[in-house]
Amino acid sequence: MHMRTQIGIVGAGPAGLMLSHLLHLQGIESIIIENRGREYCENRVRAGVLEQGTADLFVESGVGERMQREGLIHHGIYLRFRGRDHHLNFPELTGGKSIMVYSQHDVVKDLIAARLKDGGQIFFDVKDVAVHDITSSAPRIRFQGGESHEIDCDYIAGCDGFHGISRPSIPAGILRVFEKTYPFAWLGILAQVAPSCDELVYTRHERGFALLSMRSPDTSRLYLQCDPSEDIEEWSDDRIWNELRLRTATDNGWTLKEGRISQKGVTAMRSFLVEPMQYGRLFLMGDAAHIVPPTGAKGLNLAVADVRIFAQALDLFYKQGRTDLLERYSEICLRRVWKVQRFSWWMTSMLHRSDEGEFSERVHLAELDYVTSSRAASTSLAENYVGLPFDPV
Ligand code: RFL
Ligand code: PHB
Repeated sequence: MHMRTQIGIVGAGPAGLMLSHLLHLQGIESIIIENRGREYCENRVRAGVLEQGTADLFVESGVGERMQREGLIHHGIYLRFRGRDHHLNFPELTGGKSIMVYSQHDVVKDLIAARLKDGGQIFFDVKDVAVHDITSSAPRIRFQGGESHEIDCDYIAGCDGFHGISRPSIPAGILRVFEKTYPFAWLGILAQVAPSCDELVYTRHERGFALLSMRSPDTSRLYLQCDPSEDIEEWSDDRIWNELRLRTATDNGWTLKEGRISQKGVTAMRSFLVEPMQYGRLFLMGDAAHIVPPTGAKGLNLAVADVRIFAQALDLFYKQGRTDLLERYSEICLRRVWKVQRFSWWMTSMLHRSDEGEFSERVHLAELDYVTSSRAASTSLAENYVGLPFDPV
């Protein structure tokens, strides 16, 4: 079966779906190809924090209705160390900005519903996805979905995550890879219990990092620093609650609310990016181009930031025939990507326990002390956490 579209999109994660939605609003056609089923995509538990600018874009582009009803606006976070809480008030530090706690799978659900309602085409559950002729003016996507399909496109957006086929389709030697792995991972759980705190709590403890987050007024999302090779079977519910209790203990009588654990998993931590983020007519965005460790809550937001630039560049191309912004796509995105890499790496190093010894331990505690006692340092953390402003393009 032969088809044609303006933009072929590989991957129906937040990047691919948001791109297709923004392009539709600009009158540009796209088709999304996804190798998993719709239900799987709509239930994959991942991110939970949206920067102010990401949440605003959902509202402005008409997909923020449920988020505004069910999402939780947070005006800050707590940094907990040496058994004490230190609150960072975001609106006060950033001139009124906040963050939105709303699940990534709800973002995906809302975007899929919006695309299908607007007549968008998404192929789910397809196999053998491949991109061809990416350096020609007529790149193509091929896949199997009942029968063989081929889509002729003007451009292809590789939005297929870290393990997708887009990035590996670029010949060896073109991309420069930057990578850092960490000697720890996160054990994450979803628990059917009300959050123990009104806002997120990032804890540094001598037994390791812990994070108290949430999904709704009756669902908590909690994380523990663990070993990358950790066997999840070794972690009974009791062991998890016990470890969370130890790491998050305070000296002010606060207690951790415990409940039924409905999901457990271990996530590796890495910093990764490629330069450039484009080759020929294939443009990489989101996790396909870069990964940040989750400590700064940035992955989804960075994916949306890339998409915003690509959609703007395509608008100029189709309305005015200009290719200058498309040519600068990588350069513009990478300025933000590197700053977000820096922030995510810095939050990760400051909050996790490593084997670097006592000196490094004390420096990280001093850093936390500084961040929570200096207005300049708190402002820097807050400005990054709520999302850096966008450079004019
Ligand atoms: P995704 O979400 O991985 O979507 C890629 C899509 O492509 C599909 N795909 C293919 N489709 C067709 N053909 C192929 N060959 C394909 N291969 C893959 C996949 O099935 C999928 O549907 O990438 P995208 O859109 O770039 O979005 C990135 C975000 O998902 C990611 O950065 C965040 O989840 C990271 N992240 C967080 N980000 C935040 O902004 N705030 C957070 O609080 C936050 N917490 C997290 C996180 C990621 C985590 N994990 C599990 C990695 C917490 C965790 C635990
Ligand atoms: C989450 O709620 O999943 C979450 C929150 C903040 C992070 C990472 C993950 O930094």
